[in-house]
Amino acid sequence: MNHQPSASEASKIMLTYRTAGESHGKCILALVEGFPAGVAVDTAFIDAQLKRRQGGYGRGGRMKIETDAVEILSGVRKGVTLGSPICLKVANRDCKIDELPDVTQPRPGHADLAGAMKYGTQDVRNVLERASARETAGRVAAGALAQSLLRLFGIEVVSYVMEIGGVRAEARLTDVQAIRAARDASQLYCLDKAAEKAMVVRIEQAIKNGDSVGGVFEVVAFGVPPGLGSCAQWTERLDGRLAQGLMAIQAIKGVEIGLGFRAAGLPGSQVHDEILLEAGSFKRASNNAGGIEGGMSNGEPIVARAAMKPIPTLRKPLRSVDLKTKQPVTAAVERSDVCAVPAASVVGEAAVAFEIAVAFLEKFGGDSLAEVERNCRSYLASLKNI
Ligand code: EPS
Repeated sequence: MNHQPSASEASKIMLTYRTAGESHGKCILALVEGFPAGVAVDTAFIDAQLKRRQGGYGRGGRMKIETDAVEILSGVRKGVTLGSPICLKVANRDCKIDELPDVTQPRPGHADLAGAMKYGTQDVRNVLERASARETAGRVAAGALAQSLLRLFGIEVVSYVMEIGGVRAEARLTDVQAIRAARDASQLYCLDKAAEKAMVVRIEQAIKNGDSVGGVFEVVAFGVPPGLGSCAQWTERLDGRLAQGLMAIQAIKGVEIGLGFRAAGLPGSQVHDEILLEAGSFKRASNNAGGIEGGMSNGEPIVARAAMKPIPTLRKPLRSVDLKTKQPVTAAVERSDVCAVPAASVVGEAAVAFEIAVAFLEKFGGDSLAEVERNCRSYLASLKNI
């Protein structure tokens, strides 16, 4: 049964965003609502994140056409947010959607066939235009805007690639600046130089074989105060919300928090993070929980990982059926990427940042930055009494 929100529920001021736009339409838009007034928007940072989303070894021809940059259409004056809806636009250079040919040979693994059945069409162009990961440019813009707010409170969200085509990275750094420096020096956004070399070889093999590869990225949020999210209602649990944000990224098939699936096979004594008191503050001996217990942040870094399947468009295509002729065919070969795990890691960073900003404003919310700061400061001071 559909839940009809009451007027007061519908008007509840919470941070949200939605996107619009097709891959070869005019633009991708993100509409951010519930963002407080008084936050200086770091447009250069949004553009830098959009550029990183376009990068990473293994990307296809489209990224040579586009130079993604944000245009702020509303909600900002003189570089500072007004408290009104913020509309972010990323223009498409390749924007001749009406002139593009029909596609009738659905690709296994893509939205093509499920979407054709859902929307009642034999032309999967009508589906793939919106299903395309081009839409994630909007998510990255919204997530980077959220980061402008989080940074003012010492919350830093950073992501990097952990695995590509079965090659795993080992190096893990604990300092956010060191992570960013190592990641930004890597063409695969990976912290482990040796693994990166082997990953490049896997991607080259896939290019040669007309194949594609997937992988895993990790997102860490440092400086998140305890108590974001809630144990009171399942919809409010922070881990559930982060999981949805990550799982809803195109091609993501698995999400883990902290030890994740590995925790299932270990005894409790090796999983749970012992509680210590250091200089009057609670600390943990380890962070296997990935910074979340009972659906709430516990003050430790939040650690989430997502697994991306290989890109469905293959130059050596798999078997399919033509939707018009009903004859067996090989799947359509659209221009595509061979590996987009580095790009997905940028989207993952944005998705986690946005969900943390939502939970942050839920707890400390106010109409202006000054109000949020007051609320946050008084809560943090109150923790000393626990
Ligand atoms: C993408 C844009 C797309 C693809 C890719 C991601 O551009 P085009 O379809 O014009 O080549 O490169 O999309 C997919 C992998 C997909 O399956 O749709 C982007 O901007 O990220």
